[in-house]
Amino acid sequence: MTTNKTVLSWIDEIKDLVKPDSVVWIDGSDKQRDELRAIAVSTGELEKLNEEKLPGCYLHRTKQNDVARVEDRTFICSREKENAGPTNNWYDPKEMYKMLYDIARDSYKGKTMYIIPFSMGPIGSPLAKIGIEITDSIYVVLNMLIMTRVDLKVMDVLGDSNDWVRCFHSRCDIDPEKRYICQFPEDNTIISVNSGYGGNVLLGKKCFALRIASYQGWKEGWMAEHMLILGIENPQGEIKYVAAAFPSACGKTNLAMMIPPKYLRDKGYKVWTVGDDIAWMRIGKDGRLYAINPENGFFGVAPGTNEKSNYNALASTKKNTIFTNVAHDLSDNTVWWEGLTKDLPTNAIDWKGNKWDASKFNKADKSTYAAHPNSRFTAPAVNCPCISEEFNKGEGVPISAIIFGGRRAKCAPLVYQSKSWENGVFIGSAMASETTAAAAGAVGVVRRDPMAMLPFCGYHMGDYFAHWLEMGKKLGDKAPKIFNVNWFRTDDKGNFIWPGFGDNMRVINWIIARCEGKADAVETPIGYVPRPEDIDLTDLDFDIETLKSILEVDKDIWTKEAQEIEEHYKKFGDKLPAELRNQLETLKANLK
Ligand code: GTP
Ligand code: SPV
Ligand code: MN
Repeated sequence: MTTNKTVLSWIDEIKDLVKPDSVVWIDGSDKQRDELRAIAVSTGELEKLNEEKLPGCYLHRTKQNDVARVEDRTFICSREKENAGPTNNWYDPKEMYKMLYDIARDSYKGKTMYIIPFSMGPIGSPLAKIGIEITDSIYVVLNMLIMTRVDLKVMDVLGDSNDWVRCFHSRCDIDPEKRYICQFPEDNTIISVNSGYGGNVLLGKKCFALRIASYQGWKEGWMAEHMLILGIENPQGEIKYVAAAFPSACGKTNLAMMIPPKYLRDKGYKVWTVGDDIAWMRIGKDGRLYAINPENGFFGVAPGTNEKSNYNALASTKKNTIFTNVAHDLSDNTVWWEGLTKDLPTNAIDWKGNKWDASKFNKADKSTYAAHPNSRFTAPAVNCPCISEEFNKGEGVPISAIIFGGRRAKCAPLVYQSKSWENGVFIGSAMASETTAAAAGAVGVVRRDPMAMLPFCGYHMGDYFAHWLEMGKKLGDKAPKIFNVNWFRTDDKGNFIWPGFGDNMRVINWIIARCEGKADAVETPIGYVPRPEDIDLTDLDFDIETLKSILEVDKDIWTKEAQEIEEHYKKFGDKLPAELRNQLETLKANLK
């Protein structure tokens, strides 16, 4: 397959450790994929779904203790503890290697070792990077075939180079007490043991494309971000691209594939998806910031996805898709999750594998749900009706605006614009959001999640902020404008006030108009906020007074917010860039 000595010696090392019965290279062919699907069905690892309604689609259930990322068991094993920073778990790399090797020793006995050569980004693109994942799980292989570009050609592109990421996964006993997701940034190495769930084991995704890549980006002068990439085409046929960072399960996939309101579609507005989760961005020859989506598919949240909320995501799941921890509708051998249809299935198996009792369903009690709240679909990007023509091109798309956002019941207005790049970095660094089911632990707790990267930054977050500021200096007046959005303001009863989803296009249009210098705004202590009449409410049953209420910047709430940001900043000590400290002081002064 390859004569690259660094690759061959690493494979030998892992093989000697785990002692597989056999070794199989994954070549990316349909033939091999079909054989693996058949094996997984024969062992029960996958269930084949209705071939007429969902061709090439399969259902998988993970262990009940293994349904989300595990942030408390995720480590950045940099040589110096200081380099992991205050927001990451750290462990000494030498000791961690030893512990992980002890856990994984002999763990492939009686099993096959799969070797997956993959590219993050179009193969051969100057912005792409290469990885090799070793796994004992066919589920991982089949997901990687969707989420990354798997091809033996990758080994030709790599040649003799040592610039590739070592990704080693072993299911071991799926023992939550021995579960570790470890990144070794200085060694380009990832090791994941005792899990079989998505983000913990599809190592090209969060582990490589964010934790390792963010470190590489810092060293090499580019950025790896937890961002969707979206193209908005106006009636004149011009396309503007925006990138948006929201924490997990806060609306990236939805925004990336939204369908504009009818009156805008009638005018000729269109939306093109470049990416729904991760962006790699570099400064191009013309001095602007260019982004690629390093992934090849969508690992999307299933609950809440339906024809109306996200038609394009649902359409993406109609063939060659793997569903994880959703409900199995036995009436026609398809899948179901909360929010897919109004009618509840009467003959279904829940995500735990038990017969589901629809009569016991209680919206307020997640333990009665048929699908796990973090159940997911793994769908090929090519299936997406609005996939951008630029998706498979390696040069990337020029970014006009960067948008931060999160779930804030109160506080953050629907949208506001930063006063400068530095002010935008401040807004990103101070972002907070209510936690979701995407990670194990409590849900609905407000936490600071800078740039939506808290669980994904592979180095000291103070250095990360400094890197953002540095990129801004290099970009100068060609830097994207920075905004913040909040679709999640609630009323006294806890209902979302803003309709969201496709109607978010109304906000995106204001953002683009601001980038073009064509829209008005008022200056507030936190930044530029649209006047209510600046957001187009055509055809929407939403009164201007309500809009006014969610655009409001409440000085008392923001004074408290500024105090919390001050607390949050203490963590970073000397590593907090002085510019950000100044930004906080300016905010406090503005609020007086
Ligand atoms: P990850 O894949 O975990 O990174 O999540 P994501 O950021 O891609 O989130 P996604 O788009 O899958 O949305 C997560 C949840 O938020 C789903 O239940 C959506 O229905 C809901 N959601 C998305 N957009 C909106 C919105 O504009 N308004 C409201 N109220 N809910 C939304
Ligand atoms: C997220 O949690 O942000 C995801 C899902 O996109 S996972 O791949 O599990 O990280
Ligand atoms: Mn994500």
